[in-house]
Amino acid sequence: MIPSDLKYLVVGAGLWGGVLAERIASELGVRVLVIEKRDHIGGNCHSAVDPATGIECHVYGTHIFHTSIPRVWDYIRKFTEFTSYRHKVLTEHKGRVYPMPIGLATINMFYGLNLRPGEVADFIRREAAKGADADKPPANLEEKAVSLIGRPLYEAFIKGYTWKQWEKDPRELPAGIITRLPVRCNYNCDYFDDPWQGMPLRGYAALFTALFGHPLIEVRTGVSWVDVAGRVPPSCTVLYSGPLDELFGYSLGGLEWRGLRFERETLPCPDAQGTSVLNQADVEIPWTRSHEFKHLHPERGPQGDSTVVAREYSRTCTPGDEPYYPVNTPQNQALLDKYRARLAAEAPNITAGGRLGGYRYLDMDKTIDDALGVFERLRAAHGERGV
Ligand code: 40K
Repeated sequence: MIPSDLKYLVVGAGLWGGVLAERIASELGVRVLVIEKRDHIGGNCHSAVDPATGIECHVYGTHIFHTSIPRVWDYIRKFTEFTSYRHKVLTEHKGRVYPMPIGLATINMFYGLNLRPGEVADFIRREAAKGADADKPPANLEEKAVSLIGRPLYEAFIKGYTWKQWEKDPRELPAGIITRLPVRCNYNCDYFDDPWQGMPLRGYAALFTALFGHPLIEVRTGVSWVDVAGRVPPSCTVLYSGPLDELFGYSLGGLEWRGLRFERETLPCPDAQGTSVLNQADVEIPWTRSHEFKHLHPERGPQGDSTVVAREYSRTCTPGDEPYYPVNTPQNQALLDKYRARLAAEAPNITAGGRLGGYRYLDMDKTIDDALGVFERLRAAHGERGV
C-alpha cells in the first residue's frame, strides 16, 4: 500500500497538507502520497453544491479567506481567483440586530445615542470604570471583558455567546482568553481588518482540486493514519495534520476539543436572514449563529427562489465527533507539551502541524503561512540529503 521508496507522506488533505504536498511536488519534483480519512479533500474548508438549490454550502461552517501576509496572498492566488466579498457579521440580541464587532453603529443603537467618533473612547472608558474594580487585575473572562467595555455591552454581546461557545460560565474561564476586545470608533462594519479578503470565485472545491492537482501528487481518500502507521518506511518524511493525541493512540490521555453541529434547512424563500452570518448573542437561543450560504456569493446573483440556512451549535467533542477548536486550559497545554516531547524523541521523521496536529486555532492564512515555513525547512533538509 505504501511504496517502499516513498519519500514524502502527507496525512490529511486539508489546507496545511495541501500546501505541503503542492510545494514538495512543484519545488522538489518528487512524488507525494496524501492520505485522507474522509471521503473528500479540503478538510474543514470543504464545500459542496446542494443539488436541490445549486447553492454552494460550507459543510463545516462558513470559511472566509482573509489575510495581511503578502506571501500567503501571492501563493494562494496561483490556485484560484478571489471575489471582492468582504465579511460582515450581525448579532441578534433581545430581538434587535446589531453589527459585530462592537463599533459606533453597535454602541449608538444599543444605548440610543448619537456619539461622534471622537467621543467613543471616553464613553467606553467611563462604562468600563463603572463596572470594574480598578485596584485588582481581572480574575476571569467576565471581569476582563467588563474592564474593557463595561457591563452592559458585555452582558448583551459577550456573556451569552461565550456561555454557548464553551458551555462554561464566563466567570470560570481564564481572563487570558481575551487580550483585547476591539471597539471601533467609526461606522466601518467589516468583520476582518485584513486588506485582502474574498471568496474563491469558483468555490473551495475548485481551489482544492487545483492545489492537489500536480501530477506528482496522489491522494487516497478513505484512508486514515492507523491504516498505514506500521508500514511507513523510516526514510519517509511524514507530514501529519491529524490530532496529535491520536498519533500516539491517546496513550497519555485525550486533548479536549470543542465541536460543532450544524442543522441545515432549505427554506422556500429567496432570502431568509439577509446576511451570510447572523450570531445569536442570547443564551435563550440554543444555537450560536446561522449561516445563509448564498450571501457569500452575491456576484452569483439571486440563486433561485429558495435558500439554505445552517444553524450552528457548539458541543463537547466526544470520540467520533469532528474536532474544531482547541480548549486552551493549562491542563491541555501541559498534555500537549508531553505529546510534543514524545514526537521529538520517538518519531524524528514526523512533523505534526496544522490546526489538529498543532492543537491551535489557526485561520486559513496562518495555516498556509505555517505550511510554507515548514516547507522551507524541508527544502533545506532535502538539499542536505543530496537528493
Ligand atoms: C479563536 C482558541 C470558538 C468556539 C466556537 C465558535 O468564527 C470562528 O469559527 C472562530 C471563532 S474566532 C476565534 N479566534 N480565535 C480561538 C482560539 C480556541 S478558539 N476563535 N474561536 C472562535 C470560535 Cl464554538 C467560534
